[in-house]
Amino acid sequence: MFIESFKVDSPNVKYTDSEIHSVYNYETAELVHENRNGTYQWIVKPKTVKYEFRTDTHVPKLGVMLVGWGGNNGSTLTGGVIANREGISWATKDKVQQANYFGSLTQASAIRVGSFNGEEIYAPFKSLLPMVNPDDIIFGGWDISNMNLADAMGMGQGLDIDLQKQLRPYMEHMVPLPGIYYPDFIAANQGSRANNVIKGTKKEQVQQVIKDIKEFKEKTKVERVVVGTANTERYSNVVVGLNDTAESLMASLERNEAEISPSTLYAIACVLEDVPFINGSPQNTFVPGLIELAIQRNCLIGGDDFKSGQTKMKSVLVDFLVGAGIKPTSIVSYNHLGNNDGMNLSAPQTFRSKEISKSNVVDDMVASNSILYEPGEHPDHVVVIKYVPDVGDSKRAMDEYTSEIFMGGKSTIVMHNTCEDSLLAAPIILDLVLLAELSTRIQLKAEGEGKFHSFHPVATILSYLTKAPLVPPGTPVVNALSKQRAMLENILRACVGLAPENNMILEYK
Ligand code: NAI
Ligand code: DG6
Repeated sequence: MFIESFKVDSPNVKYTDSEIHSVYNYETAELVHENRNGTYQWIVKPKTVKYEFRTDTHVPKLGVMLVGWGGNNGSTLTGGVIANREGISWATKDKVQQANYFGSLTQASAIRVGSFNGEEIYAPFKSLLPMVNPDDIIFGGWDISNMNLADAMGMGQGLDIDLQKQLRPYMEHMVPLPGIYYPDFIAANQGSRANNVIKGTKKEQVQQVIKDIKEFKEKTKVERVVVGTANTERYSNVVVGLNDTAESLMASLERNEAEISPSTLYAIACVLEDVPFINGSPQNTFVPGLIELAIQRNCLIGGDDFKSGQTKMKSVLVDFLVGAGIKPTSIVSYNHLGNNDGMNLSAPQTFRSKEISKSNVVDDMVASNSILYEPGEHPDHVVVIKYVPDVGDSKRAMDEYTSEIFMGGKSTIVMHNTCEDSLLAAPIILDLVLLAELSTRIQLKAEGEGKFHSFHPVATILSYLTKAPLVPPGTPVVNALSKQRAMLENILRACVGLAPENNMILEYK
């Protein structure tokens, strides 16, 4: 059975006019290596830590500013949200299609809340805590191209033509603000787009972005802004004294250092302005100095690189294989696509950023099983991306997984996916901004901690949505998709005093 909403009735939860307060017992375990009766053994000591969560229930009017607003994803997302808000439907060759948010974890997935008369009860994921309704988001942003959003959507080829026609009046007056352009960071083939750029030194460009955010807030009357960036750049060199600390990064900005990338400049502006910043692209926008700056100023940053298709499958399949005691020995992933990102990725330096973000995703799963893998052993893992203009936004992804099974047998699984790239990415961008906003309204404290505090500014809670989850220095990266989803869902459940979903269903055993 499906219910639309629910409230928790428990001594551990209090709803007031302005917040939800919950007390939550976090069950965990500590390991010690002890000498017991003359031999060393690992001893596991289960422990319970009491946490309190406080969630501000005021849902703000939200503005989302996108870097690369006029790109495929920016225009598809904007059009998709307008179509939902306006209740637009359109004719395809199969049927009359209604706007929806399929592909969005927050808007189109469900959680199990309990049972009623022997039946499992599910509710929308978004009913866990008060969240911004995506229909209410006001969009804006920057682009180095001054193409209006209606034309950009047309170039993108993600949305059906009949829908585009209906969206055009809403989008043709939307023109991106000038963007920061340094040709050295993107493919040379992007040069012809750059007719809308912020002039001046890097410091002046950061100041301009801050001014843009303030003006956007004033004009739209939004209470909160989240910035999402999305344009593939090459990696920046991380150099001691240049960008390795917050201090060196800010000093480099003063010196107008060439190696500070455009996306890092936007990120600096956002952190200085306390605006949550999501990096949906593969490069190291978050150089160590930027991460330190975000931590110092307690400003949320999240990334890297939207996890839309192939990598999502990889983080499910390899988790399944290794979890089943099967040993993947080679993983080969091909992509070809013909959209603008595909063209940008045809340069070796931008491709390298994507190769890195697509390659690290199996590392923790391989390292977790020493029955299958010797220390340091790793499956062969190859990532290939080719630009094929003819297929446009209709990306092809082909994957071959070869594994060693019982008694030296070989098992090869092959997958082929054809899908519009931007229709995969748009709902993920939506989830990222909605969850980033929500997580800034949650405060917590563990027993013994005097004061409530927000989550760590490096938002691991968003890992489900990104290919190479950004984590605070010294924190393990978890790539398995089911674990990432469980982490997110269970933290939100804790905020309303619900136990983590443990799938034991003991009442029926
Ligand atoms: P796109 O190439 O269509 O859009 C990027 C936009 O950024 C372009 O309009 C470009 O003019 C603009 N731009 C370039 N440099 C800029 C700057 N410094 N400031 C402002 N604007 C700038 O790419 P698309 O398809 O929208 O993808 C965006 C990003 O998302 C890419 O990095 C892509 O790899 C990443 N991504 C996309 C996925 C998907 O579409 N399924 C999945 C995962 C990641
Ligand atoms: C090809 O890699 C170009 C991008 O626009 C991708 O579509 C994107 O990185 C998707 O990667 P994945 O592995 O999440 O499907």
